[in-house]
Amino acid sequence: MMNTPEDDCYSFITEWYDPFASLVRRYKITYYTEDSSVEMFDIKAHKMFLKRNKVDNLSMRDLYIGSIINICSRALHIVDYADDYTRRKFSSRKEKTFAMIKPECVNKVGQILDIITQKGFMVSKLKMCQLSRTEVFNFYEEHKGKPFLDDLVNYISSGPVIAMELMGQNAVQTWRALMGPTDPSVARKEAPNSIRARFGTDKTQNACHGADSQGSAARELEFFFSSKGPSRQNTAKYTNCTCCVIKPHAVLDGVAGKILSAIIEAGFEISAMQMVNMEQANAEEFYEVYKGVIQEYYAMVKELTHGPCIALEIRSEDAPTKFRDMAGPADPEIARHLRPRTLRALYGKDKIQNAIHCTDLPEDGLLEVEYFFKILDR
Ligand code: 3AN
Repeated sequence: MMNTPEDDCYSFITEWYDPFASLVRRYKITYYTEDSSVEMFDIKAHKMFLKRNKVDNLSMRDLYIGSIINICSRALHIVDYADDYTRRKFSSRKEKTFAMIKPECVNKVGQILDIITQKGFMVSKLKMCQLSRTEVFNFYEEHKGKPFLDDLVNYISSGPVIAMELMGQNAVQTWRALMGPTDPSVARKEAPNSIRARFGTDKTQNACHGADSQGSAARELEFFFSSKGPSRQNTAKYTNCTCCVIKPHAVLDGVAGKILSAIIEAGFEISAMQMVNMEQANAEEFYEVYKGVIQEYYAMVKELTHGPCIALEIRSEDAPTKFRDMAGPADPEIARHLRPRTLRALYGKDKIQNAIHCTDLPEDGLLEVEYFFKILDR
């Protein structure tokens, strides 16, 4: 009998770093679309690890090579397809590309993320980085000897950039079309809705970068997001700061761009930004102060691990107090009644999925920023 899409199943090879045994464990996971259930098979031990079981918050959009999914408190990294059927169904569906927002447009990140999301892309990695001149030279090695290289290197190393991995159909070409021609003045004539037409200044300060082939995408993604090599320097400043975490439900619902735009428009500086897939143990540690105090502690931990979140260092005078004010009451229902313009009123769903976490106590602002940008981003 033929499987209908509603009762299909797909298999993937996943890896999980076991911190207690200091080794990488491999599991084959099989996902049943009919009821969003999953079974997990330990490849080395040749035995079933988890019998078919329904998992909350896991859907088809979470399944792709490079994704990290949480099952049984393990952050499982999908590294390959486990059978030809899954490979055929999925490999035509999605491709990865590398995208970068250049220094003059970093404060447009909200609008650019919105454009990216509306085009159907998924942002699977994101990090604000500061590159040295040497790093920029290495990144643009294909332009060695070109007359514009010096200017380009000076410019890209002059301030933070935002590096991203985008996933989507025909990602390389789709992102290049969305950027538009290299020269913004040409873009304004030929592709007036493109990002470079809207936000670019000249051929050097042209808003964004995109890989030009799948090979370049792989090289450039490895340059910024290598799991083996050095990680690129984040831009956290650790002064006058507070921490904001855009929660997984908001990232998956595609409203992160709107939240970022609102924060920037309100006059805050977003001085560091990174997409993070929180492990259960890290989420518990981060929310430690709420344990035994807030009834929803475990639900909060679960929400923080159910997909990628975006951690921010936000700066201003009295940042923790001022930013809390903008976030609004923790319960979005109450926020909608009392403070309808706040972030939680606008983008929150309930007390757990309340769009963002923000630091509660002024003295914790720095500690929470350090947790994401010093401890987790080693
Ligand atoms: P694109 O980014 O449109 O693929 P490339 O790969 O030819 O363009 O060039 C890489 C970067 O080098 C461009 N984004 C642009 O900033 C810079 N660049 C390219 N050509 C010139 C030029 N003639 N003058 C100044 N900068 C240039």
